[in-house]
Amino acid sequence: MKIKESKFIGSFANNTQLPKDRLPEIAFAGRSNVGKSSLINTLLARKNLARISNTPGKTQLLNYIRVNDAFYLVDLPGYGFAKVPKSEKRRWRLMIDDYLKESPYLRGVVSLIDSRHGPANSDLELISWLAELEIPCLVVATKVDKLNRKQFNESQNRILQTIERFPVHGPLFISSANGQGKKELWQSISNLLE
Ligand SMILES: Nc1nc2c(ncn2[C@@H]2O[C@H](COP(=O)(O)OP(=O)(O)O)[C@@H](O)[C@H]2O)c(=O)[nH]1
Ligand SMILES: [Mg+2]
Repeated sequence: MKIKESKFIGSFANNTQLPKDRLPEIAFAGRSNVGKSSLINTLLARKNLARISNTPGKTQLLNYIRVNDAFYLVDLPGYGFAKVPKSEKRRWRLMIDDYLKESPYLRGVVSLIDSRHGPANSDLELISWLAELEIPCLVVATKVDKLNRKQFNESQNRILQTIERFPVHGPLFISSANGQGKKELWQSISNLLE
């Protein structure tokens, strides 16, 4: 994928305000702090287009980034952060539910899991939810730069074993710190967009 232009379009609290230009969308979902925003920045070779945060659970908005005037990458609010109260979790679920069910331009969801200890139960909940809604799902394991070879093999086995019962693409293993896996991820995103 050749990136000619990428632009932050806005943060939206609900479905009624979303951009109306009917471009296809790829959404990025995962637990708070898993590396969603970092990955979007890495994909677009931008430093801080998607906002990287050290205070998980603070970005409860749908963040839209337009690429090449051709499609959107959507940074979804993170889930599964332990300190977030129940009411907040419920709000997350309702918002994402609306988004997933009522986004005619959504072509697929990149489901991010932490390569060090994922998938978490909340990750598997999302993956099975996407399967139910028949939304294509690409599993991406993040932060592989933090693993040594042995840990990488363990991670790969664990992730493969847990997701094999779901109809997902991947897993791909990536690092926003060193760019590992970026090319493969763009290839998979292109496939989802086609
Ligand atoms: N070592 C390493 N750190 C990462 C990577 N991706 C994200 N991080 C760090 O993880 C933290 C959370 O990242 P962020 O992108 O804000 O996660 P988000 O909450 O899912 O959007 C930040 O401190 C990032 O610098 C990666 O691939 N490798
Ligand atoms: Mg983020």
